[in-house]
Amino acid sequence: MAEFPRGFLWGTATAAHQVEGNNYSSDLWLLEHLPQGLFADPSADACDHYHRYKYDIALLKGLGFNCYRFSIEWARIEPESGRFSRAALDHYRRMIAECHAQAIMPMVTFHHFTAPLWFAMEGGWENIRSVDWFARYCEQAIKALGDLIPFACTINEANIPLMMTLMRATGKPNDVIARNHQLAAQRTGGQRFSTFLTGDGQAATPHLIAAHRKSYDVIKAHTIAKVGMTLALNEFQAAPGGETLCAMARSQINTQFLEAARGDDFVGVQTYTRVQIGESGPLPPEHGAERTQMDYEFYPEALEATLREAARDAQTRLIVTENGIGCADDQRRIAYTERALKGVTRCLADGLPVDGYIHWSLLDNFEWLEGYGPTFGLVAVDRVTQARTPKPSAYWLGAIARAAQSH
Ligand code: GCO
Repeated sequence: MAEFPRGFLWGTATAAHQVEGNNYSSDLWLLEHLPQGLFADPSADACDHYHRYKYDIALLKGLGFNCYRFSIEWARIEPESGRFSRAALDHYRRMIAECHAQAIMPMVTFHHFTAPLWFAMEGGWENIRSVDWFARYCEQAIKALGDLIPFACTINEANIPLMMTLMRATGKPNDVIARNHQLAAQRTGGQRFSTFLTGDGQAATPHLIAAHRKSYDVIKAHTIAKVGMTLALNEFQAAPGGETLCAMARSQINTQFLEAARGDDFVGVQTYTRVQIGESGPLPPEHGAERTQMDYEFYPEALEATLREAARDAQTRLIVTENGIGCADDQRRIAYTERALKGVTRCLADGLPVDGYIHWSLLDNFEWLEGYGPTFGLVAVDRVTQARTPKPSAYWLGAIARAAQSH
């Protein structure tokens, strides 16, 4: 595929809580351990990436990639409100330095779904004070790490809380979520326990957009990094009778956030599938349509559509910061990714400013409420020994990345 420009980023992505292990100062660690909780598995050791990151960076380098997107963990950096851990910041400085040492471009996400427990105990993103708390954390982090960061993502998928709320995407009844929040509040003495994934997305959204804006300015003030936010962008398609609802869903869940990204250095496009909207809301994939482990429709063409939507509405540079598939059959991962990349090349051919493709994920990892069932990794991980085994898709995509960088 010679259609990619020089300097195009070819990478893989992870998130701290999903791969590091033992993030026990975080909000989700508590929720994971409640009786009759929301999570299929606790995250536990995850992929022990906190200790194995040198090996994993060498793995993606050896496969042929030139970029690694990962998150730093707020709960490790600020385990108590206002107390910042020098040791945690030094750990992430070593991790970012390791990327440079291996000639891998680090792309650092400052918030990827998890937050410190103390933050959740104050109502999390539903609390207007979340904006200043997040900006304060970003300032401490960027002062310690900013000279080593070329790309920074402020908040991963700031539109997810609204999507989860409007589309009830947790798949859990509201009363079950509320009971878990009450139990968590009782155990911690918190006022109104709430997390990014399980809280009131309507209340959180204005604070998340404000937090992105404020943290963008804080980060830009301390580094020359290119800064943006990443967004979960489904391709919303109207089924007959669903035109009005579809327009509303797209406007609330996609457009308002893409417009909030205007003026940023880039926006991260994160697309997995399409969602068809009927007269009463989201429709399941059509009967007989191939589905992934997440019950998404197998529909890689959604990426081209959301890149074009993001170009129109965000009016800034684009990076595919997540795209991939939870599947057991790795050949379907190759088929999916090949079609997704063809959509990217069509966008490039039409002059869209796409600067990179970062695949979700490097490793099979902790898929939030679904636990360790879904496997998105290019590399399999033995849950007991932590042994890494690259799948055929890892060599296939790495070879494309290597070839694209050689012309
Ligand atoms: C997301 C998150 C990732 C997920 C991935 C697969 O987009 O939900 O950024 O943490 O694991 O998308 O669902």
